[in-house]
Amino acid sequence: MSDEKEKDQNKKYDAGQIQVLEGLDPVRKRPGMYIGSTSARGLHHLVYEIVDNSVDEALAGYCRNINVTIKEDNSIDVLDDGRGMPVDEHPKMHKPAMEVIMTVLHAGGKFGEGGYKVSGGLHGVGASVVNALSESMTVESMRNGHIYRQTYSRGKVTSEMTIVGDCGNKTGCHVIFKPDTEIFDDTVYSFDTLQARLREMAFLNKGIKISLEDERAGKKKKEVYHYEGGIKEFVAFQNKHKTPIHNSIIYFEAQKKDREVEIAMQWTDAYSENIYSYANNINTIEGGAHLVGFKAALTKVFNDYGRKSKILKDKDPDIEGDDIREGLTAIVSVKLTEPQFEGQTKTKLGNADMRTLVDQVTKEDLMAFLEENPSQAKIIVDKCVRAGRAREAARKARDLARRKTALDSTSLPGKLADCSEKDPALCEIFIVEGDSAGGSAKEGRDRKTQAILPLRGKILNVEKARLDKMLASDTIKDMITAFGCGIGNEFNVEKLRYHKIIIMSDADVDGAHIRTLMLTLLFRHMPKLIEDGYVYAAQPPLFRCTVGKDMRYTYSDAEQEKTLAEMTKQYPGKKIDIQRYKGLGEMDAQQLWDTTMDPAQRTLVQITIDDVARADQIFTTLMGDKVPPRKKFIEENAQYAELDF
Ligand code: 1YM
Repeated sequence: MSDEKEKDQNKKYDAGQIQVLEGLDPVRKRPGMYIGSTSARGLHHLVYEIVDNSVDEALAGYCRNINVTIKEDNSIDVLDDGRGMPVDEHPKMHKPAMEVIMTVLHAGGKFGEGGYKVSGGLHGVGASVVNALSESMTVESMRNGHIYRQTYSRGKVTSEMTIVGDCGNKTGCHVIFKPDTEIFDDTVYSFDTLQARLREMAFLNKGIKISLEDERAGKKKKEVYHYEGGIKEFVAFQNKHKTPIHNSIIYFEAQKKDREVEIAMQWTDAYSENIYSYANNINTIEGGAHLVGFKAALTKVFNDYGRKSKILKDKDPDIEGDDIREGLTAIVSVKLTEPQFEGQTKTKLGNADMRTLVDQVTKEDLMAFLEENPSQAKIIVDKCVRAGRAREAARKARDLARRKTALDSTSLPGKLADCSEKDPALCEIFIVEGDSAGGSAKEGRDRKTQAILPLRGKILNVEKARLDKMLASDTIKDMITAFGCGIGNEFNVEKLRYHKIIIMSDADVDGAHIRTLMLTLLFRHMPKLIEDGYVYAAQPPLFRCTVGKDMRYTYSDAEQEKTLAEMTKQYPGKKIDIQRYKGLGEMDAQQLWDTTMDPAQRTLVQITIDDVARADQIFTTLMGDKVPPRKKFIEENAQYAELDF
């Protein structure tokens, strides 16, 4: 480390700067308040909290390598080569800084004045929360030539901090924790989930090298994420299975005091808009100031350039934002101190000054790109104009359709068996594959709260169709009308007629295909329904096992095996009658109600968009027009029963 950095380190870190707030008991009492949930999401969040500290260290300029390992027993090991966690005595608490950081809630110089915490995850709660929720934890700090170690359990110290060895001039921090089975429903880590977030982190913070290794039996593998091009490579990655319409990935960045903006973008021949915005490495799903600034500037620049270059003629109308964003893949990443996160899921950036900054930077640098690259500029502007014409055609088609009252929610589709309840919060709609299953569902349902919409055959693949073509499909029109919340610019979630939209399809490949088509439609055209948690998949049983009057349904091969073993023990010598359900159509109304529809007994899987970027890629792969990547994806994922969005 250089002398200057050494001095800087002493200036920046002063144990007295750590703000002391409270102990860790509240974390164990109400873990959801600190990490969102105790489901798989919360479990993985623990890793991000620890890695965030390493990433902060990297952003401060002291760390380049971060190694994450899933150990054999599902504990997590994170090692970085930063300065190491401070170990000197805290002046007020008379304990090592390490102990204070690990055992006191919100302890951290970074929370105090003059602190600069950038990566702080969605909940940004720090290492002490991870400690509180781990049955065991070990922290090692390599600093001053020594290795300092302390151990903890469920937030409490189990050994004093001691020097356990020397490390020469090496520095760094090493954390190992095992999530507490008393807290988490399931403590098995998913490589894919960690991979998605760590890779995203590496894209968002160019130069940092993050490795992920799985040491579990049968799952051994290792990957390294390291992108000198940062978000420029992120755009290339997102567009891997798409067809770009121009060569360059447009990239610009700017810094103003403690605010940083980085933008990368490229247009493809797809119809969807894929803009991902981030603030301090957090995916701002609800958008906010930075995104507003970007979109406003984009529209202004394209109209100005279009007129100036005469690609847009005097008689042509202005290009609209939607038309410019069609087929655009963009990453907008900002970093700032004291970010304000707002909105339902705290993923909307509130800092108003970021709008102005992003707007300015985009206007200047994007205009410069267009002027310096006229042939690429022409390709993009031409595409915007074509999109505008298609939108106009769609509007006409919609007007026509509305006149025929097809999209008018006062005349509901004929195939819909509606429920009698009027309060949407109490109403459910089952989208059912096939007329025969639709018939059983209509007969078996609770008429007060459950509506049934049977679908005949496959629905249109909207990944390959624009709005005008979509609205020509009866199946899609029926769905939009039944939901009641409109589509496109007229979408209004307040008008949704059912707060549970339940996709009920067969438990086979065709069923999975129909479910994917449905989700593509919702993801591309009514994403808010998924974001707000209104969309579910029903879980029909795979088998029925009967001995005399004892009848049991099972929903997975594993459950079936377990049930058979139980019944063999319970009824020695008796024959177990096994029925395998190939489709919903094989069940009568009563069976369908008992197994799949009865709110008291059924399991529903809520569809979430945990990682919008990943979901988009899966949809592009599965539903786009490139065949080889689809084939590969299906081959690789065929063993999984469901897509993991
Ligand atoms: C595997 C996890 O936690 N690394 C890490 C943490 C810290 C520092 C360096 C650090 C920060 C600062 C000064 C500073 C932390 N420091 C604090 C506290 N890796 C991991 N690496 N010196 C070292 O921000 O000024 C909390 S974490 F509280 F000291 F600031």
